[in-house]
Amino acid sequence: ALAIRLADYQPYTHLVDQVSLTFRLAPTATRVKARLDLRPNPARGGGGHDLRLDGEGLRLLALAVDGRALAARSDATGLTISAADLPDGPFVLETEVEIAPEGNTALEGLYMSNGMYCTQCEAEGFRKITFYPDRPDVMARFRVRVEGDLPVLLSNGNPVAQGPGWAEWDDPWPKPAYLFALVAGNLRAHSAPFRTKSGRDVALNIWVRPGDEGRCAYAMDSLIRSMLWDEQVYGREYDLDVFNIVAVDDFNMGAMENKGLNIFNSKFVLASPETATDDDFARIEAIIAHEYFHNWTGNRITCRDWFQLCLKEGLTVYRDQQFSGDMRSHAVKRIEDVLMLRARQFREDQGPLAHAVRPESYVEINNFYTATIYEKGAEVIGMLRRLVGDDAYARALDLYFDRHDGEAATIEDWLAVFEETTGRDLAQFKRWYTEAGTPRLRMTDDFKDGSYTLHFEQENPATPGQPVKGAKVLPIAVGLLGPNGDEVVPTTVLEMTEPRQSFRFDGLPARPLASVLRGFSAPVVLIRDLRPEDRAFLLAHDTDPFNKWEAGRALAKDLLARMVVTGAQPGPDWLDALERVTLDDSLDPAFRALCLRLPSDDDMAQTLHASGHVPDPAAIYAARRRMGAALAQRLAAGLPGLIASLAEPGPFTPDARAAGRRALRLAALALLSRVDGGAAARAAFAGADNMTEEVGALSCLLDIGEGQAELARFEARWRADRNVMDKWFALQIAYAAPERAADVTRALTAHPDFDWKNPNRFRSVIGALAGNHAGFHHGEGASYALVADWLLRLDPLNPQTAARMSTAFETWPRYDADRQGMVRAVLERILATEGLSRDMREMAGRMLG
Ligand code: B3K
Ligand code: ZN
Repeated sequence: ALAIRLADYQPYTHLVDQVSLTFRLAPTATRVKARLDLRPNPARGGGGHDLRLDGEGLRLLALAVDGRALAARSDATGLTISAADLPDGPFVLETEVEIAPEGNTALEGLYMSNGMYCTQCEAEGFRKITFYPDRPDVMARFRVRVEGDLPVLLSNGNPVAQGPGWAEWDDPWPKPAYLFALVAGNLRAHSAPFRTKSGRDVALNIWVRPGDEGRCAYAMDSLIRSMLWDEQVYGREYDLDVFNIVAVDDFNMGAMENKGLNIFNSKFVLASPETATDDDFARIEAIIAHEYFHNWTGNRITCRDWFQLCLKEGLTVYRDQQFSGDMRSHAVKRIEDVLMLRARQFREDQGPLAHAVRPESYVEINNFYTATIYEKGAEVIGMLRRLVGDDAYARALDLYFDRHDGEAATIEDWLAVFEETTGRDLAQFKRWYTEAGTPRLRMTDDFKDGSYTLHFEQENPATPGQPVKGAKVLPIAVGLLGPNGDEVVPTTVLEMTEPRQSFRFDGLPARPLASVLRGFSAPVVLIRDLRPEDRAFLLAHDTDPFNKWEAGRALAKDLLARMVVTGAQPGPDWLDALERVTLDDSLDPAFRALCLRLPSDDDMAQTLHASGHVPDPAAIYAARRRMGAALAQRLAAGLPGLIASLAEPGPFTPDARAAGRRALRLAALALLSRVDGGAAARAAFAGADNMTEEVGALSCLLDIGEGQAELARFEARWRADRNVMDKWFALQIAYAAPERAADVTRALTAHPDFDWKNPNRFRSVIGALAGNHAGFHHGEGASYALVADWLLRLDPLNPQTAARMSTAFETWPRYDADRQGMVRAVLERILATEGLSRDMREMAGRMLG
């Protein structure tokens, strides 16, 4: 397959002023009429160009230019009209096509889910709906008429008119085709009014299947808070008379920011205390915000081409992270975000799929909606802000919105607003966008005559296609603690630009202990030899909450690494430190719960590999279990009291405070289960009145190899609820012992409710096996084969979801020769499969290198 290159970018030959679409919906034969008002693009020298339109799987019924019928010349990927058949100036192109939404299993373009029509066009799904220049730099006004025998007919923009069986919509804001959406179905609305700060009245609606109306309140509340926040913090107002959100069960990802008509995976909208966990509530809040924030960062200002994807995604993730921090706790949010970054982005960046935040080529763009584009893209913005300061950041953003509103922009445009507002040269900083890989930052220090010096050395490892790279600009936030634990130098941002650099602090009475990379101020691997007692000191005294947590984390990881490599036993350093934190009532319970979370097996494998070891999944698993057991023993006496003190008397509330208390209580319950045989967890399960407790208690039981009766009760209770049943499937696999994981998974794939064509269910089962580190890598590769078989089964139907999940195999170079050989064989088998999708071919090929 042919790679698309950034270097080949050219503006489109024509401009589209207006699009008028008419849909006549029918499951197997939907008719789409399109009328495009086109004219030659002056940026391409005016007329004389052929007109090339994208189109895939469309049955062309009619084609006319300025009312004159033309013979059809369509091919597998589109339609070309020769310049000779086109007038010199503006003209009208009309087409009619037929498509079959019912047979669309790829869930891209127009498809059906539970009798409802819906669309997913990003990145290149619009070409499966009609012939069109399906590229983000072609921005046009859309008017849409939907005809169909269904009660609710929605599209983008404002409603214009409607009658029985039809509705018309007009979107006044020019947009690229990837933001087009249409929904039709038997839906009910949960509605609320909103008035923007300049007085526009907006009707907010969340559309769901009948019966689900009672589970929309939290999503609506999140939406209203997001709208207010964007007005207050970024000065951005909503710009239409309606804002619609639709919940869909069959969806390839989380949600989609279509203009005025966001479409969501139902699991990120529907929530009630009985069905959603605290994590679900937090994710709903974050994703509702994320899609809403796209209205400015993505929709009003979009991307010139798909290489600029991080322009909208990195910035929108950065904004949703800020929002969640403001709504909840910045400290806890930052820790959670860094855990996620390391688990997903560092993993990607240190393996064969490493790519730049702004890549230079791709085969299938859907393969680039990655942790690097999203999460590292957000980290890069966080660094930029730390370097220029909050005020300059705000001014740069104002200029960005002002200058590029209505445009399709680039990373160069983005950096230019920072250069102009600050006078800084960001040429070196731009390497963060163009060079892949996680920098490794080594730190040593010395102290002499009152001067304390930090020495840093950065290494930028080779990644596929990028053997050599330059030094990065690293904002290193540092604070110094004196021997009694007081902060003697408050947080200062050191700006490292060289491969090696030292920074000196003078006038210190005694050797301080440095708290380095506060707030995780740069996405690097920090390598620093520190004695366990110094880490424990930082855990006790650091004023930076992220680094306080990080000190405990490093203590645990150092210990776990020693346990794996040398068979060491958990010593008092870690146990004492953790006991103090756990029982310290002055600390936020959510923070304490995070401190109690042991490093994951995959994280340990990554860490061991990076420090020159070959990780043994079974040894890591066994050591982590021993570590948990030692902690449980140590804390045992205090756990019942802690659990009791955290009980929440009143009714369930999903706020951060209550959620944090539940998180700590469940973390304590998990430890207690290791010593009481599950008695307390069994009682907690029986008495649970919310899903957080129900799933939490069940997890405690599964973790100690119990819980079969509870699993059966859970299934009986929730059988009819798709989103809750996803948890039931996933939990059993996540907690399966390594030698049982493949068998448990295989058995669940035979369950009558294993609807593998539903992406959520597929991820809950096959994805859960890939996420059970010791189970996935166990023995003779039974799990590898099982995952590969299912990927190959899904690929012809839904290449996007199959290809995304193939990243299960991206870590193979970390492991021993046997496992490497087994995974390579699996990837080669995938590559050799006839009819493999372009998506999967690219992924397997890149993983094999
Ligand atoms: N922009 C969409 C993702 C589209 C993925 C296409 N394969 C959701 C989001 O990032 O908000
Ligand atoms: Zn996004």
